Amino acid sequence: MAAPVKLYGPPFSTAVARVMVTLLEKDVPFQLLPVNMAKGEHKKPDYLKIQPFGQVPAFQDEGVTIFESRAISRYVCDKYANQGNRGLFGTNPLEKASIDQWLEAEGQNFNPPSSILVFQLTFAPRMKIKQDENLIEQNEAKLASVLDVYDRRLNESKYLAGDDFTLADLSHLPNAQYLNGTDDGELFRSRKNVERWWGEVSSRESWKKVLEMQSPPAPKKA
Ligand SMILES: N[C@@H](CCC(=O)N[C@@H](CS)C(=O)NCC(=O)O)C(=O)O
Repeated sequence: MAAPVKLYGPPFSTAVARVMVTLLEKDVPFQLLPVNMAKGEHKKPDYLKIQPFGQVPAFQDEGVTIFESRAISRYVCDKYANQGNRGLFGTNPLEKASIDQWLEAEGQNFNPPSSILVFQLTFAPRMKIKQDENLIEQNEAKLASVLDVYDRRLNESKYLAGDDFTLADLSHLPNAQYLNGTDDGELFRSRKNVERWWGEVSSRESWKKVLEMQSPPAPKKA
């Protein structure tokens, strides 16, 4: 049996979680290797050899190293095309183009405001960093416009790229999960089609498993 692929980074990171859920959808065994970001391990020379920008995740398969979570996810789908969820990245050029289009929309339109909001609303308070109210307001407005487009799209199609759950939907899970745990979940719930879609994509078994891995049970008392 082939050695498990290696994924470097903490499971609470949105970019790491994106790759984890892809690997679970594709039934690819993986080893999650810790990178202690609080101690700055992601900026150390040894780690920079595998992720030159000092970010998580980094990924290794058969001695090849890849970074950028969406590039890793596409690679996993292509390399392991014949196992797990076979249609995750489409099975012909037309399906792939549609998935890629919405994957780009996630990266270029949804991710910029949503990642700022995830940081401001969930990580900043935990890190005792003062929230920037103006930045929050501006990015809530930007995200609302993006979700208006999604709501129209999801009125005509079950998932973003068509009738099936694909990498395009999957890629939204990490940021959307954090936001749905804040008051900004209302941006999703107030749009009928987005609300239905979020209910469907967030109840995938693969995603539930990621959530479990993000919050392992407390150790039993002796
Ligand atoms: N576009 C990159 C973004 C990676 C990223 O922003 N990772 C964050 C954690 S979610 C990180 O490493 N932050 C620390 C830093 O940028 O110094 C990807 O998708 O892999």
